[in-house]
Amino acid sequence: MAPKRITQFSSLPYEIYQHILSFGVSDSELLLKKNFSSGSSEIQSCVRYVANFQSLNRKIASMPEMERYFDRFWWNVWEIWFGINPSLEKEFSLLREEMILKRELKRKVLMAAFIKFHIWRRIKNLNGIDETKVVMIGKGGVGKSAMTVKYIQDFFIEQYDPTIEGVYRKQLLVDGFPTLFEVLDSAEHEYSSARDHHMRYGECFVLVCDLADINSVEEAEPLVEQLVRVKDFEENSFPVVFALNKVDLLNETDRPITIEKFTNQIATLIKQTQLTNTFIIETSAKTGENITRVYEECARLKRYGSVDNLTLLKEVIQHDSAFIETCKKQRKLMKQSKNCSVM
Ligand SMILES: Nc1nc2c(ncn2[C@@H]2O[C@H](COP(=O)(O)OP(=O)(O)O)[C@@H](O)[C@H]2O)c(=O)[nH]1
Ligand SMILES: [Mg+2]
Repeated sequence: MAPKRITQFSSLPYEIYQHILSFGVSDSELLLKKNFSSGSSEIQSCVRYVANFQSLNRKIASMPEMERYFDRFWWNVWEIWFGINPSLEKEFSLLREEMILKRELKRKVLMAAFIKFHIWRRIKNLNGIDETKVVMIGKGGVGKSAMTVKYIQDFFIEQYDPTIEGVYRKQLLVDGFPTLFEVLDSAEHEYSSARDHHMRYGECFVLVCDLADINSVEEAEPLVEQLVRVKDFEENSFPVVFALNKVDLLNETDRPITIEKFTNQIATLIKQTQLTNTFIIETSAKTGENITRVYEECARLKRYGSVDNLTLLKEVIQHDSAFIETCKKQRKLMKQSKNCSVM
């Protein structure tokens, strides 16, 4: 059985997932022509982003003005920003009519998010480097130092030195955004006040558990409780990535069963502590499996996770309206100057 993941992503109905993918793939040529770098990982990140919008569907279904907005607006965005490939024109207008006729709101929302993703990302990109402070937490021996060093230096530490502590920096492109990670690898401390200090400093947390130790999640519990206490957020929306480490120690048959067991335990812990911005993933500092992904997910949770979808959507609408106006003006100017040069 496949391991359960507690992400909004996993509850996205498969046919919608597929629809977005096929949309992304069949139009990748079109995107490329417009100087978009395209590739499967990019499409994956689009899908992930779109998935974040799924809860929106229910909220906006009761808002007629939003519905009307989707009937027209995003198609205009599409036409202006991407242009319509003449060979696709007929297909495109059919698709549009069908969607509006059938009032397929969900599809429209997903599609809107897909288009929005490209536009929004470009704009955000101009804002320079995103800095993310990550703190590694977990009981001694679970692999915090090994994971950090694997990520920063691509090297696996065999020996165990529980006293090692340090801050490391590394830059990475996450979904096209330059992101600077500052990773604090914390050691065991006699006093929990030192941990308080680390927790206050961090923006994102990687809580490491050891898949080879059945008590690992239980032992992580007080750490999560301390984190919730120290951060003292109204809503526990600070990003927490749960890393189920040492997956290399499991054999093929045990692997899915053990991962699922740990995932369920963590799900309970998340529920208990009311964390709202989490991701769970199996890792190995030894083989490097999913190590980079852990930090990427930190950046993603920080960027998208804590924003209320509806607020974000409204922001986007405002922003895009202005953007479309500028595009129209530019087009007009270009047309005028073309006409002038012909004369
Ligand atoms: N097989 C295996 N061993 C690991 C992995 N990660 C860490 N270790 C080992 O576990 C021990 C403790 O790791 P360390 O990173 O120092 O733990 P920390 O106390 O959480 O910082 C070391 O001997 C590491 O070599 C892993 O993914 N797989
Ligand atoms: Mg350590």
